[in-house]
This record gives sequence, structure tokens and C-alpha cells, in this order.
Amino acid sequence: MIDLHYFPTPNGWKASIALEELELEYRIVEINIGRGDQFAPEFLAISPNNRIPAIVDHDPVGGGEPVSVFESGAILLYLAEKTGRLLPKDVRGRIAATEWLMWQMAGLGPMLGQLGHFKMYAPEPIPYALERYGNEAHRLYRILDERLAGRDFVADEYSVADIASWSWVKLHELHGIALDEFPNARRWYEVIDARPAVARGVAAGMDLIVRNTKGGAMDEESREHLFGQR
Ligand SMILES: N[C@@H](CCC(=O)N[C@@H](CS)C(=O)NCC(=O)O)C(=O)O
Repeated sequence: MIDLHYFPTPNGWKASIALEELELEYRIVEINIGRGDQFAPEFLAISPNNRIPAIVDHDPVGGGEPVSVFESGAILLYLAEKTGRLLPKDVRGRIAATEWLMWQMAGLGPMLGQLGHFKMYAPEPIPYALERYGNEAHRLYRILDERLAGRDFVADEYSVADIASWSWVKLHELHGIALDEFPNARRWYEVIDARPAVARGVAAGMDLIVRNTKGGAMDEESREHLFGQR
């Protein structure tokens, strides 16, 4: 059994989608990031950066004490290694998947996160920030689109690298990105979107948003927990 410490967000979806794809038994442990659960000592003990997702695997390969993992990219690699799936076996394929996973973790995710912040949550529009992160988002979508020209997935087979990028591309409309500008990325997005395990991963824990944030609206308490940290 794997505990998934989770709230439904793009980084959270990476873990829930991979768990669904790999048909691993898991249970969701709610970390309501709008209510400050990410600062609880028991969560910080497994995720010292006070961010979801994190997992605790009570049945690690080789047995022994439970294994905890934080950082969505590390979780994806851990689950791929545990099951021998979602990461190509040959060295070239594995490196390609790892490169594009790192590209997502260091580039696409953080830049789209900042773009989303300034688009949706800044108290007033800040044109410089919107232009800066809007440009960077378009540049990264272009890189993804070029990579996907003539290929089905970012590595030679469906892998953790696709799951990582797809989970952020899912928010393209909120980020003001027109997928029509990126036809290869759109084709890839739609193929992955049609996977039943992806739908199940995105649906996992959706009731947490409805129940806790009135459909995702950001209230004052959430703003304080999420954006008042130093
Ligand atoms: N690099 C981290 C980022 C995780 C992250 O930013 N998680 C957000 C939700 S998508 C979070 O937990 N935010 C809580 C907070 O800001 O306190 C990962 O990929 O796991």
C-alpha cells in the first residue's frame, strides 16, 4: 500500500496518474494546502519543502521500513523503478525520458506556475511579469511542440516524462495558451487525455477541491498559507 499525500493540482496529478497507470494500490492522505496542512510536523517529516505530492510506500521492493519520497519527479522515478514500467529500459530511451522529465521539473512546471500565479492570483495585473512568464511559457510550449514533431511521445515510448508535462499542459486554457499554435503538442495532449488511467488520476481526490475551496476559489486564508510564506 502506498500513501499519497495529496491535493489535486498539476504536481499532485503526476503522482496520482502514475499510480493509476501502474495499477498500484494507494490511498489518498489529504493535505489541504489552502488550510496549511503542508506545515504540519508529520507532513514536513516526509516532505521538508512543505509541498505536495509526497508518497510513503509501505511495501518497498526488498522489504524493510517504509520508503518516503517527496518531489514529483523523484516520485515518478521511484514508481517507475519499483515496477519496471513507464521508463524505457535501453540507455538512450531512458536518458531521453530523464532529460525531458528534468526539463519539465526545472522549466515547464515552474514557469507555468509563475504564469498562473500572475494571471490568476496577483492582486493587480503586473504587465512585466505577465509578459516575462507568458514569453517563457510560449518558448517552452514551442520546444515541446518541436520535440513532438513526428513522434508520439517525448521519449520513444509513453513514460513518466509525458505524465509530468501533460499534467501541466492540462491547464493550458487557464494559462491562456492556445494549443492550436502547437499542433504536435495538441495531438500528443489529446492522445494522453484519452487514457483511462489519466482520467482516473485527475479525478482522484477532486472532491477535496469542491469540499475545501468552494470549487477552487482562493480565499484569504488560502492566500495567506500559500503566498505569505517567507
Ligand atoms: N517541485 C515540487 C513542487 C510541488 C509544488 O509546488 N506543490 C504545490 C502544489 S502544486 C504545493 O504543495 N504548494 C503548497 C505551498 O505552496 O505551500 C514538485 O514537483 O513536487
